[in-house]
Amino acid sequence: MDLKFSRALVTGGAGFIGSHLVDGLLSKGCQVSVIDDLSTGRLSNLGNNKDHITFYRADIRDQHILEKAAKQCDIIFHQAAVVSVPRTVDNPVDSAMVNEMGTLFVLEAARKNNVKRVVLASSSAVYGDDPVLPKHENMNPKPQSPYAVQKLSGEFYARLYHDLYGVESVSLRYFNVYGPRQDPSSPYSGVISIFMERASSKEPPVIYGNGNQYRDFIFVKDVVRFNLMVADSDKVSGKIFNVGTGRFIRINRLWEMIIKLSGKNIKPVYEAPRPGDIIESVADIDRAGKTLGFKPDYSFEKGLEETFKYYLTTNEHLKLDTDEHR
Ligand code: UD2
Repeated sequence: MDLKFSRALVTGGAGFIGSHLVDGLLSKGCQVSVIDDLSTGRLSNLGNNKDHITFYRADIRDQHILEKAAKQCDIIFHQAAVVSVPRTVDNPVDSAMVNEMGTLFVLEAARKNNVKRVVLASSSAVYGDDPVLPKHENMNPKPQSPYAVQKLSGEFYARLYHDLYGVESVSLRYFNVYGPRQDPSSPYSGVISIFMERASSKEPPVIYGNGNQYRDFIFVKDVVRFNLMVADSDKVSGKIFNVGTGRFIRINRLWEMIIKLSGKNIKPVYEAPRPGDIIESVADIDRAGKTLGFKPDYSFEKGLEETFKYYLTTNEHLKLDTDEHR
C-alpha cells in the first residue's frame, strides 16, 4: 500500500499506539514528525526511529510547536491525550485542558496550515454501558466519565472542522488495544500488560468482579493498519469508525491464556468490581469492513503470543523462569 500522504505528524508518537504508528508510517516511506511531552510516552519506544524522524518534546497545547510541525505535514494522527479514565475522573478540568483543548488546537493548526487530513484517536468509552451489543457507530453516545465526554467533544469538533472548514477529519473509536510497549506500571494500565507483568512475577493478578466481563481486544498492529487505510481512503472524511475485532474475550479466559503461555500456575485473586466498570464491550465492525475492507489480521492467540514474546525479551525475570520451566 503506497500512501497518498507522504508527510505525517503523530502527536503522542512516543506512546504505546503512537510509536507503533511511527513504525508503520516509516515503513511506508513517510516523512514523520512527532510531538510528545514524554509525560507518559517514552523515547525508548521510538528506538532507532529517533534518528529518522523530527521529534518535538512539547505539550500538545504548545501552539507554536504545533504550528511549526503542522506546516511540514499533510496528515496528523492525533494520539496525544490523558488516556486513563480514572485519571480524568480525578482531574476533570486538567484532563479536559489536554484532551479537549489539545484536540481543538490540533484541528486549528490543521486548518491554518492547510493540513489535508486529521485522524483522531477516540474511544469506545463514548458508548458508556449501553446494553445494546455489539456497539455500533450509529448508537447514541452515553459518556459516563470525563474521559468519554472529552473524546466525544473531540469527535464533534472534528466533524465541525470538516463541515465548516473542509478539514478532512476522521474519528476512530478504539476498543481495547494491546501489544508490545504497553506500559503495565499503573493500576489503570491495560489489563493485558498488567497480567503479563503478573505472570512474570510470582504475584497473582487481581480480577475485578467475577471475571466474566469481556472486552474486544485489538492488536496494536491491526490498529496501525486501520489508521493507514483511513489515511489512504477517499471515503472516510467526516466519519466515525469503530476500531475493534468484533470478537470478545472474558477476563477469566484471558488470564488462563496468559498462564498457559508462561507455563506457570498462579491462581488469580478476586476483588470487588471496579466502580463504573463496563461489563460487556464488543465492536460492530461492519462499517470499517464495508468502507475500507478492513478485517483484523491478528487472531487473539497470535497477538497475545507476540505480546508475550515482547515481555519475555524485556523482562529477564520472566525469561529465566520460563527457561527453567521448559
Ligand atoms: C478501556 C481503555 C480506556 C477506555 C475504556 C472504554 C485501556 C487501558 N483502557 O478501559 O481508555 O477507552 O476502555 O470503555 O485500554 N481488570 C482486571 N484486573 C486488572 C485490570 C483490569 O480484572 O488488573 C479488568 C477490568 O476490571 C475490566 C477489564 O479488565 O473489566 C479491562 O480493563 P482495562 O483497564 O484494561 O480497560 P477498560 O476496558 O476498563
